[in-house]
Amino acid sequence: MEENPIDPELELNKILDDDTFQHVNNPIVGIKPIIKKYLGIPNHADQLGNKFFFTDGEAKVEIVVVTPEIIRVRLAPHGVFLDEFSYAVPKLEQKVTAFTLLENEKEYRVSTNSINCHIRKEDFFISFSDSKDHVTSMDAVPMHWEENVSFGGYYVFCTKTCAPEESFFGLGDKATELNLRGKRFVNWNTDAYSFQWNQDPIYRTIPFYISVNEGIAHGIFFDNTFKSHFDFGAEKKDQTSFWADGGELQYYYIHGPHMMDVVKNYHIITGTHPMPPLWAFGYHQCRWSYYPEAKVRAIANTFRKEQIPCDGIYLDIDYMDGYRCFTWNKKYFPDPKKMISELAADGFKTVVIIDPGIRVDDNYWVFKEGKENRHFCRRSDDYFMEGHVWPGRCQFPDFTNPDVRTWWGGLFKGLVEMGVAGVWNDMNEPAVFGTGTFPDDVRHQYDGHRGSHRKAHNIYGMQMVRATYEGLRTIMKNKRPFTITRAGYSGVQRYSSVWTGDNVATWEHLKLGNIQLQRLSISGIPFCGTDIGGFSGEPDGELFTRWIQMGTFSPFMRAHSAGDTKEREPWSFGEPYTSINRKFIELRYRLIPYLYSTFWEHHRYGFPILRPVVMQEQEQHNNHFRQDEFTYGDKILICPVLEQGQKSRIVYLPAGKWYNFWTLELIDGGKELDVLTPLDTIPIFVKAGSVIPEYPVMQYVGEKEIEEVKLNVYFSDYLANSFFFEDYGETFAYEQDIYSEKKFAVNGTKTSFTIQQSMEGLYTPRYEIYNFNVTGLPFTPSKIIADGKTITDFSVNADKVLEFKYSKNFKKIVLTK
Ligand code: MIG
Repeated sequence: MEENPIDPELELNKILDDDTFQHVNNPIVGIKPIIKKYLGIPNHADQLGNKFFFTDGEAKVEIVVVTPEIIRVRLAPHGVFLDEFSYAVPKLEQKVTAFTLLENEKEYRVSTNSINCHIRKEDFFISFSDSKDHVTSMDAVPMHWEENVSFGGYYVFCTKTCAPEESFFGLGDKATELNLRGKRFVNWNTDAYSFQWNQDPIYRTIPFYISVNEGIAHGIFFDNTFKSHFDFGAEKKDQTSFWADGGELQYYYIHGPHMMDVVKNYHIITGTHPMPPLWAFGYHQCRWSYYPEAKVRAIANTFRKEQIPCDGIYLDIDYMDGYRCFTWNKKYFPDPKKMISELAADGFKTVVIIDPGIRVDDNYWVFKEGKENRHFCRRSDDYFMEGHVWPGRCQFPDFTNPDVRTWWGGLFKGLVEMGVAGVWNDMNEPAVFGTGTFPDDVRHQYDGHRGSHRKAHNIYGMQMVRATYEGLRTIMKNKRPFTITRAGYSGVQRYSSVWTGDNVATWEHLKLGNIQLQRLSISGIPFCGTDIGGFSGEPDGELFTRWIQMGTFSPFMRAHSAGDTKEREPWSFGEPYTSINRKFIELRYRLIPYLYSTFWEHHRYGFPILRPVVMQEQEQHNNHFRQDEFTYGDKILICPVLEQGQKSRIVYLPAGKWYNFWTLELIDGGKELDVLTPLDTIPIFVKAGSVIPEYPVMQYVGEKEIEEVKLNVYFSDYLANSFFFEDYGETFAYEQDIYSEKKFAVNGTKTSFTIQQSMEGLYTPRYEIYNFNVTGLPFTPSKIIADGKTITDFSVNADKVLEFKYSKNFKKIVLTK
């Protein structure tokens, strides 16, 4: 490895700067290393505002009341806690005023109105219970630690009981069954090309799980960026453990009682996804790689010629000059600005890939800037961290340094000026050819809380995409950036969408992708998708079409494929596949206002987009093992077809009334049914009482002015609410309340049906008319009265759907027999 000279003057500044760094507390080094030390007996309690401290004489435990449903637990083996710092939880706001500390013979008890945290005097066991004294989480042994002789600090452990019927969900992108019970996992972000079922670890670290036991859910978020481990009753049937190779034992207990509450509460501490630009909800076409320019244009033109809607087109690594980030290959792309603007005129947004590795090349401006400003990661002995990736020998920015993030963010100026609309961050686990990733001894600034790669590895990708997102946001002024990342840590949803990485074109991967997207959704990552069709390998027309069908209901919809495979666009397999693919992509576009409204609910309230069946009916234990069906938002239930040649399949419908989306038949849920699955449909059901807004099909978002919005109204004989969110779709004006949030409330009887609308927000869409399509009316109306006026112009079509039009500003419409 070449030695990199260091400017002595600069180095001096760094040393002086040292005072500004935070230092971790060094353990008091005894003569013998500490081997598995457990908390002793708590003999003391102190309170400081919303913080409570308990000690066994040496070790200290801190209990922080965060909200009425969230309590944080921390352990300091020698009584000194680390500085408050977390990339996942940017600001720990105290959102509770009412809490108490109680002491009796048996325990100390910290209580909010919703939960209690018990610290048992006999053995320092920590447990949690709800306001009805139902115990939800309990230590099986006291928190413990073991000295790490090679690196300093401790391995830290927490072991809780695991009840006989307890189920576990979450942990991000794990490639396994939805229910994690009986399994063990490790978190160490890994470039997992063609990963297999049960391969672990893969790309992301989301150390957050949800437990459901006796019908009650709670979550544990173990906020530790070191390599972390989870065991859900694998080693010992009756124990659930989590531990890490360093850092602090710090976790949040997050109460339910519903899984949805846990997810919402998790988002309160880690944040939600900002509103993406509306076009990002369209269809995206990607490939490794589309080049030269003529190829990109040919693909774009074919979409328009075939009349298959598409909004995003991607440039993979070959657009660059020798894979140097922020450069262009002038042979393939002689005038990128012209190409991008012409694509834009035809409705295509160009997204470009940017990797972290910067080629060591003194004639390359990015490398020169990074070198001059000391932005690249270094090894323990001050050598630069160098490794091989696509550009050849590379150095890597330390994205955990705020100055580096600012610099990196600024590098996108040129791309944005050329018209690039989005950025795709890949290889940010970080991936290095041959060795896999950086060696452990690489140093990171870690926002002033320095550490080695052991501490920064799992956070590296998230900080890269954060730098990317924040840079784009500054450069694009008030426009919403679009970003997509492969690696991430909890909180990455504040900066980016994700895709599940290098999957394979097999039916097994279609199944796995369906589970992974549900899992990511309930792990705090709402905007996620798979490589439709499978990245490596060759799908046939049937598999590709089934994948497009599932992708229609993935929060993020993108087809992608590796360079050594056959071309894979929606028309690549001929008929009948092309027409079916078109029909589903069109359906995607029709439902954009519904998806967008659902996304708003995520952004504002922390609801996920995809919701597994267990989230609807967690009380039923057999639902803990259902992993095919999910709802898309809370109104539409989807069950993708996941087997080759499948003619029909069993679908479970949660309790309630549902309409078959295709036949409009009304069905009672709470049971399994056998549903026909010809190639051109998948099982889709709409909850009775839903109002689903629909836009006209367009070839790309914003192609045409919207003249009217179709409201698909599904009759119910009970009160049901739906939401419809709209805004400009591309700025942050929604942060100033420039949006329109409409609430629909419907209710019906055998002889009447009422639709009411209320509105909030300062945005007014330009269309004037709603086109009502009412399904399932148990009567033929003789009269429709809208805000006191009689509507005479209505009709009932062949599907018995009642159609009429009325003003978008209506307040109340009553249909009577
Ligand atoms: O070493 O940029 O997961 O989506 O097409 C492979 C080329 C690097 C891996 C990504 C994939 C992308 C590919 N990349």
